[in-house]
Amino acid sequence: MTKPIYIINGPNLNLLGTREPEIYGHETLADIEAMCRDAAGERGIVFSQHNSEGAIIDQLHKACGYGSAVLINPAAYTHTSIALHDAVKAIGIPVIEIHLSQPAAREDFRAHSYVAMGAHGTVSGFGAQSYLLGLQAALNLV
Ligand code: CA2
Repeated sequence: MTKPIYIINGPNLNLLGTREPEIYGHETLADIEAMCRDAAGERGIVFSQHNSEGAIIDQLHKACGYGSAVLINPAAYTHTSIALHDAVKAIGIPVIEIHLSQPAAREDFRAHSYVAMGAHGTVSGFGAQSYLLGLQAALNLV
């Protein structure tokens, strides 16, 4: 049985397309989901968004049993969460970190990622295209 790719989105990403389009683009999260669903084809995706850290970790644990790889945009938890770092390292399937913007080119507090240390790779700075590039990488890995 082919397992789907889990695409996990962190806090505030439900607001995409409504504010700060100059940073995050005009696409809504629903637009991004539709683009990814299309691109994943028969492999399929499980797409979710969570505003709390624990809910993201629960979803990573589910991906461990039911998914073949994970794309994760951890949003602000990227820069703060050792718990996410531990979960990403623990699950034993490839994890690709995604960002719409290029955090390294923004405020200093965005320069460090706790998630990158456990991830297979990172795609950032390409807006909604970051998800498609990351998905292509994940499909090539699995
Ligand atoms: O560039 C990214 O994808 C980020 O993960 C987005 C996070 C930010 O904390 C990271 O440093 C980089 C912020 C997500 C907040 O999303 C919003 C969307 C619309 C309006 C306001 C916030």
